Amino acid sequence: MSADLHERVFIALGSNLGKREEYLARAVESIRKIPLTKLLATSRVEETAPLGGKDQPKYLNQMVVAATGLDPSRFLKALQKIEEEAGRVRTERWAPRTLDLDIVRFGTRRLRDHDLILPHPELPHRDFWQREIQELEQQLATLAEKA
Ligand code: A4P
Ligand code: MG
Repeated sequence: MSADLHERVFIALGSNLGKREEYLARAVESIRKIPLTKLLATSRVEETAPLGGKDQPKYLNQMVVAATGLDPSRFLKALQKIEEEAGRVRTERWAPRTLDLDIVRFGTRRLRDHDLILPHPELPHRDFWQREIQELEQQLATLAEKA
């Protein structure tokens, strides 16, 4: 773990069960509190049709970007803890969920571990992720201009 916050991590938030807005808002606040991590920007929340072919409720999706000094596996563990706190129950893959937190990109790292793939393999297939990344990159550019 390095002490400086040099890695930019893009985190996708999704919820399609219960009080979806509340789960996302609370998750953003929890991400803010991850050790050695600074939240830099948050995208708009958007409603999206469920992907994956299963008959399930619509999602609310959002993306945030943070700077972190944690390594990817520790960062994933911190996100999984936040999912658990939101009452996430893991049943089958792509089942409806109160809160899903995925690491979309972690700096420029490419990784294929059994529990972590970077960049997230669904990135090329999700228009809303690509829109959200663009929105966040614009915000980061504005922040850089002001600095
Ligand atoms: N894992 C591997 N790579 C990553 C990564 N980059 N970020 C592993 C996070 N986790 C990663 O995830 C299963 C395992 O993936 C974890 O144990 C972790 O070690 P999970 O959250 O338990 O299960 P899941 O979310 O059902 O599966 P997965 O593969 O993460 O699916 P996705 O991509 O999260 O898709 N439709 C809309 N409209 N919006 C959505 O957000 N999301 C899904 C779930 C389906 N349909 C959707 C949406
Ligand atoms: Mg997931």
